[in-house]
Amino acid sequence: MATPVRIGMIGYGFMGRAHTNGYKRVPDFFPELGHQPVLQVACARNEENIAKFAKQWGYANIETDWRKLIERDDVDAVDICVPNNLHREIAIAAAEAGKMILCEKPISMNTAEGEEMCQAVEKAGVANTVWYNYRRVPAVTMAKQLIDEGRLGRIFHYRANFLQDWTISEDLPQGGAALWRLDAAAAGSGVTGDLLAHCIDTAIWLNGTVSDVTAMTETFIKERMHTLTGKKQKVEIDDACAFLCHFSNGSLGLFESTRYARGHKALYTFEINGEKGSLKWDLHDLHRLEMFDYEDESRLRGWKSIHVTDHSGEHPYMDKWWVPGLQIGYEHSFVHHVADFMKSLDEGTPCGPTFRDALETQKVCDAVLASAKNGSWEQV
Ligand code: SOE
Repeated sequence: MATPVRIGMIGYGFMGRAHTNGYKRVPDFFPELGHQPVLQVACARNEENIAKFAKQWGYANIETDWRKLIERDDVDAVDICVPNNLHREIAIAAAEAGKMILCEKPISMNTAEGEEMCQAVEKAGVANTVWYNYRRVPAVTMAKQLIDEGRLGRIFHYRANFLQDWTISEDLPQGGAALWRLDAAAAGSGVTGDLLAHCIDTAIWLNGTVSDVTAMTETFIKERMHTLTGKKQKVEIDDACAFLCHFSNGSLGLFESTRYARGHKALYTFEINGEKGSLKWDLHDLHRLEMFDYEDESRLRGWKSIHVTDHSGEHPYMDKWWVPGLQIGYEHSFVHHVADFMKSLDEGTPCGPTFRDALETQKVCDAVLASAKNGSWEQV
């Protein structure tokens, strides 16, 4: 019988649902694991809302104060699914109480907070991970395997975009339940922490650390009504951000993110170019990995589109799902993350990205924001 990992979920928004779905699917699709999640307690300030969420998704208990959740003996792991400005305090308290922690991205509001969080989990020796989910889309995991096998050779370029269009209307308010991402006091930053952080996490994972950056940001809508105060307030987040960087391996990086690319909803794409080949990936077609392999016979050289759905065990995670050729989606990246976290408990190994790994992404975000402000190249 598997060891239960009793989850205490704090928050119940979009990510609360995505993570909970992950916990629910793992016992069915990864039954071989020696640790299995149990939906123990869900927590949020509004009792009616959290009771409804708990009933719908299957949590056994509710709390309305996160401190009470952390005090409970029947919670083994705390899942932090609340706005970024609350991550630090909850994570440190959870670590001090000896709980494992699964924290939503970005790890923190800034590097200083993230460093404190890393020290807390390291001192307590508790298992920890940050939900950069795109690493666990099978085609992205496969890109990592191919790069690590040396198939691209020396890397010259890495480029990534994350484009959305949902904040173009100036009537959209900032702050409060669904719109805290537009409020710098809750989010820390705009697209840099929300979207580029994903691109940076994947980039560091695939291509190693970033050494320095030069960036520009723009806030197109300067004032928005604040949902909590009812007043028009200055918008302090970045609506768009673009940056150039050097990676420590000598390659060059080019990143762009915006919420003002009319027509694009969540266009996360990356491409990596090496001496022996290139790879590219697009979230809107997430099961495909495009590859150009210069080692192919010269008359047959060209971009190939690999449908990462095979069951031979050669396509990551796919043997757990349906039959070859049938696709999975966005939500499965969270299922895979939960499965890998449980597996890491079986094996006593870290589950990346750990807090320390996610701090590296935070450092790049901070350098990007500093560069945009100062107009200078910034070391990471
Ligand atoms: C909204 O901008 C959002 O949901 C992000 O918060 C997520 O991290 C990203 O995966 C999709 O877009």
